[in-house]
Amino acid sequence: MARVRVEATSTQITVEGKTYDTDEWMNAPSSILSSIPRRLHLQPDHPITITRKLIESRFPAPTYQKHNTLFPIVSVAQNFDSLGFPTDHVGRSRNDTYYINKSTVLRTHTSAHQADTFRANTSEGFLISADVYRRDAIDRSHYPIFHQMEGARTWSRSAVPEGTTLARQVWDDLKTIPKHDLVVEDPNPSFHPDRNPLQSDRHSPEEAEAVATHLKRSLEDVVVTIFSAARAAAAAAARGGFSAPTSEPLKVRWVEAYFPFTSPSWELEVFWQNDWLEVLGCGVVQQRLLDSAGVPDRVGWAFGIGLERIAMLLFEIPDIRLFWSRDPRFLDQFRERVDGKITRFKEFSKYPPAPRDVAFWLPKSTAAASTPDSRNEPHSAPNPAGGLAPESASNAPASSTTTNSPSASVSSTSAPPPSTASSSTAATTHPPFHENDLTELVRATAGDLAESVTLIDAFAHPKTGRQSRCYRIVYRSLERTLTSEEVAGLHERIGRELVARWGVELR
Ligand code: FA5
Ligand code: MG
Repeated sequence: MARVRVEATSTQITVEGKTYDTDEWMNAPSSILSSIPRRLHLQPDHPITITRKLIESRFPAPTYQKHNTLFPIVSVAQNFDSLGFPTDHVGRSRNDTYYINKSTVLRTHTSAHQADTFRANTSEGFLISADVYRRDAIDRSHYPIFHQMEGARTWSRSAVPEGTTLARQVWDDLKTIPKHDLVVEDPNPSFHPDRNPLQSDRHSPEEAEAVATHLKRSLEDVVVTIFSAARAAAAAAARGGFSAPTSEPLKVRWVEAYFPFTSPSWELEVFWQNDWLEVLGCGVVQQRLLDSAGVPDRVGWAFGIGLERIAMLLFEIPDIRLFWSRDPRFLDQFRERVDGKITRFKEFSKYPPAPRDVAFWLPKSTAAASTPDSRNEPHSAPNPAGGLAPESASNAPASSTTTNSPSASVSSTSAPPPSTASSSTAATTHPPFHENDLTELVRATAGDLAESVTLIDAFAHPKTGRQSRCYRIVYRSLERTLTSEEVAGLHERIGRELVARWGVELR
């Protein structure tokens, strides 16, 4: 068992010997804080560790320097400001991010360390692997704590030898990346004037093209490595009679993306379980970030990869919750091997799911703020109010319910402690309901027994305009069969809390 050392007083918390003042922005539950010491990416023989090492092997020292123990509690300046997130960006909302206090968060991505690492300027490239935290949906590929690897590679303009150019040097370095014969869909031009612009005041088209190609080839090499390992494991499993080998060809594609700290930007998607699964985001580093990190003469790329997503592909792990299992039937299946070979995960048992619906009317006053969002992608959604990079209407988010006023944000997004007042008298004092509040309530109540939470119905009453929501919560243990009494108990508690906290009326 990891030793849990989270002590909370009413105004302070201490995590692994570091003490922080809390304030009304604090929304990090103890279940999340107490998981900080687990650091799955450093646990020997854990699939996240094996995945990390396999990816690291494609980015060798001394060009790439590794940082694997950076502390997860960071400043808002590190997590957002240093990267050029506008002050009203949706990713800063307390609906999406765990705050300790107004200026301190649990990092939501490893990019929080980009500026500091560029500033240290101790290597041409780096890899940062770490645990990251987000208030997010519940399903088989999303979890509130996951692991990312940040990678970056830059070239110094002033170090380009006479007689050559930066672009030519990058093309030269590209030769050290092994060639592959994977067919990758990449239908978009490397940069697009409005959707995915070249930083034309700082980079020539040749430079951006060379950097982008180096970036994409480096990441395609990772995907090829992962899939060769996965294929070999599947073949070995088939020889052992466990399962049929995977015969489906690997399908991979690049799609244009948006991040405030890269331009142009892309995401890489892999076809998995009948759908496109996004595994990473990347792009050409915004020059103003390198300027403020004190290395204005450097030019390069950065990426952020989801380690769980890669590990799920690699080992064929069907559910992201399994990574947190302490069950030896899970943990004993994984071994770090020097030859990089992996063994496919064998599902030890599949226990039955228990789906239960919860339907309710929202209190009238909160109906507008609780319109279901489209899927959260807090780190890529451009800001319609105008971020630091130009944006197109085509990839602007549908709406943002957040505000940059702290007092307004607190009152509109906080999940207060359970109310003791009855729902009828307290209706006017309830905060607006947000989908991530339900997600968090389900996690707090059912923990890892909750497999997914899905909105299955939303409508407004034709006469009263009152908003209705129906969510399906699927309960399932990865380790045993749940009893119907147990499920009913959890589900009832969730219904009661919904009424007490958000003043909804169960239907
Ligand atoms: C980012 O976090 C950017 N910082 C990535 C980046 C780095 C872009 C450097 C440019 C340069 P995004 O929010 O898309 O982007 O997350 C990156 C990856 O993390 C995703 O592609 C996905 O693989 C993984 N990921 C995101 N949310 C979750 C989640 N809730 N559970 C598991 N994996 C997730
Ligand atoms: Mg993304």
